[in-house]
Amino acid sequence: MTLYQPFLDYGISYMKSRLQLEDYPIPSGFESKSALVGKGKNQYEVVTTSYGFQSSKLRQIRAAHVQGGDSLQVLNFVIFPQLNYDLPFFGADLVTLPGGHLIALDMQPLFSNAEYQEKYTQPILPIFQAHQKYLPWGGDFPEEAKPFFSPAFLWTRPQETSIVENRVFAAFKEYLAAYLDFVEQAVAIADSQSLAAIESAQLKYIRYRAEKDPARGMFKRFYGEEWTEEYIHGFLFDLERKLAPAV
Ligand code: DBV
Repeated sequence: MTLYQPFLDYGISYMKSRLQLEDYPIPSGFESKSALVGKGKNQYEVVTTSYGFQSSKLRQIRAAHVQGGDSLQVLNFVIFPQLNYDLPFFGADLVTLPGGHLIALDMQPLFSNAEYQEKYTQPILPIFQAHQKYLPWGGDFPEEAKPFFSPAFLWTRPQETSIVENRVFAAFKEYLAAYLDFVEQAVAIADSQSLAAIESAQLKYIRYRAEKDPARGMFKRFYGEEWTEEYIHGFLFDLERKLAPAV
């Protein structure tokens, strides 16, 4: 059992327990991909598996799980709401590299105004504060990424794996539960001005993430450039393609 498998298993089964989920199509060739990397005795296999679901209020619930041994484990789990809801994104980037663990967990906002924060950040601040004590701020991250995070952004670089297995896992469960509470309460938006603002905020977010995906370098090394770009634009951050399908 690898480090993030319990997060993935829990996430999927918890969502299934609260929502009517359907499969979200994964383009062929991207469900599972493996490569042998390194040389001689240091050769090892890196397997990336993908998962996708959707529900009436959630356009895409997707996970990418990278397993390459004790010092290479990644779970990137993101929920993209349908465009007629003002819901934030659920974003978890759980990364273990030879240098250590890097954890990003947030409900990433569409808007940064006070009203939006009141609705979608205020209720989760108690969860954030309870965990932040044990999960200290992880330090520098790109300035340009800041608008995409909420004041309840858990960003930490734990030294010990047990912190990931316990504290981070607990925080992940509580954020996901709180997110599904928001989903349950969310009411469809019909007014065209709000719909346009949501679409534009979603596109801004997705374009940023596709362009700056910190995993791009890793994926290119393992699986090549063509596979990587198709994976990023055709599955991980696919909204632009879905809005303007190729003819
Ligand atoms: N990150 C992804 C996807 C990944 C992934 C789809 C499937 O968005 C993995 C894999 N994240 C990943 C890896 C690293 C990071 C780092 C492999 C390490 C890169 C390296 O050191 O080589 C949050 N993730 C990071 C960092 C941040 C985040 C801030 C460190 C800074 C950096 O290297 O850029 N999550 C990430 C992020 C947003 C987010 C930038 C922006 C909105 O939601």
